[in-house]
Amino acid sequence: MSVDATAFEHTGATPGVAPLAGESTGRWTVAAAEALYNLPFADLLFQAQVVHRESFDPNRVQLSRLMSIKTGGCPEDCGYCSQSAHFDSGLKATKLMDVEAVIAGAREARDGGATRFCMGAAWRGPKGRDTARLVAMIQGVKALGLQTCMTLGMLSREQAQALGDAGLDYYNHNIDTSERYYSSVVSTRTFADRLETLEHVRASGMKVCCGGIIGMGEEVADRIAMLVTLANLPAAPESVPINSLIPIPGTPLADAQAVDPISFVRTIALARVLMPTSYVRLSAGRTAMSDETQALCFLAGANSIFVGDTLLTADNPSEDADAALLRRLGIRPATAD
Ligand code: SAM
Ligand code: DTB
Ligand code: SF4
Repeated sequence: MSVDATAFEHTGATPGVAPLAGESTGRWTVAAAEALYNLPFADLLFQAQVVHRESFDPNRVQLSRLMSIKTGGCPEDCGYCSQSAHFDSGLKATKLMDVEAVIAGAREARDGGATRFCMGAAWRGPKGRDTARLVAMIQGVKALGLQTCMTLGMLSREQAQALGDAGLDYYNHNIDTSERYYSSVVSTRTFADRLETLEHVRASGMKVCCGGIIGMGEEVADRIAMLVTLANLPAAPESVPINSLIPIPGTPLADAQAVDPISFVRTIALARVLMPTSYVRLSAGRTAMSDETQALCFLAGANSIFVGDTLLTADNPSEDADAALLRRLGIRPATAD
């Protein structure tokens, strides 16, 4: 197979020698990423498979489980989100959950085969009064042998350090789209705000989970630019969630046009090639995907999913449906690492 050599001009690294997630990947150019994205489908998937197999067992997928520990009433205006107080999605807002209920949810997640438990809060950022409870949640979930992840909005350097010191393994904070398109989706914060929190997370020593959403009316160029931004961070995120928009009635993106599944698979493959040793998570939106599209996403290098009947507020495939799909594909759950 011949591959456009310009695809490798981004870095001084030897093609085929994968930099580790969390380490500098060198700089990708948008042109090189575009060239990859536009390869004939079979060539792109072949490249993604080659890269994937250098760092991962292609027949294992990591399972994460989400819990919304504080739902709705969020002051931010993200146009895709059921939890923003700016839109009427019909969702009932709740207070921060008790530690015991969160730990009970984590135990259920572990017993269902998840290795990572991700706790999400609909905040612009956490308040000082929440710290003690968040720390107790981290410690309680870790004690069950699970990896811990939180997604709580913006963090100052000190807040990130406090969560890291409490033992939080991962912090999720998505850039969601390209820098250019960001202000079309959110007005209450900037793309630069997102990058600043990511810097604080990285400086604290926690692992970074950062990705975005496909299907918000953005162009293919925005998807490519988003992935180039992620790959060119001083250190690539260890986890890269790629969400397919779940259109939420009442939000500005309720009527967004569904994404062509082939374009979605190309986006996953590009994420895999640009970030060879990161876990690429096929995240929100799987209920609307066929088994065949999901299978192509795994072939393109996705190696993580969210399991459990609900994500934060929206539906996810049932555990039975996921178990059946993974069985048909001969994919086994990955153990924690
Ligand atoms: N409030 C925190 C924040 O914004 O960082 C954490 C929770 S927020 C729900 C986490 C991520 O979920 C968002 O950045 C977005 O990528 C994803 N998300 C939210 N609503 C979605 C939807 N309707 N469809 C797909 N992804 C969605
Ligand atoms: C991510 O990228 N996707 C997850 C997790 N990080 C926090 C959230 C998906 C949310 C889907 C919409 C909902 O459940 O409300
Ligand atoms: Fe709030 Fe996060 Fe939803 Fe934005 S994505 S409205 S910050 S919960």
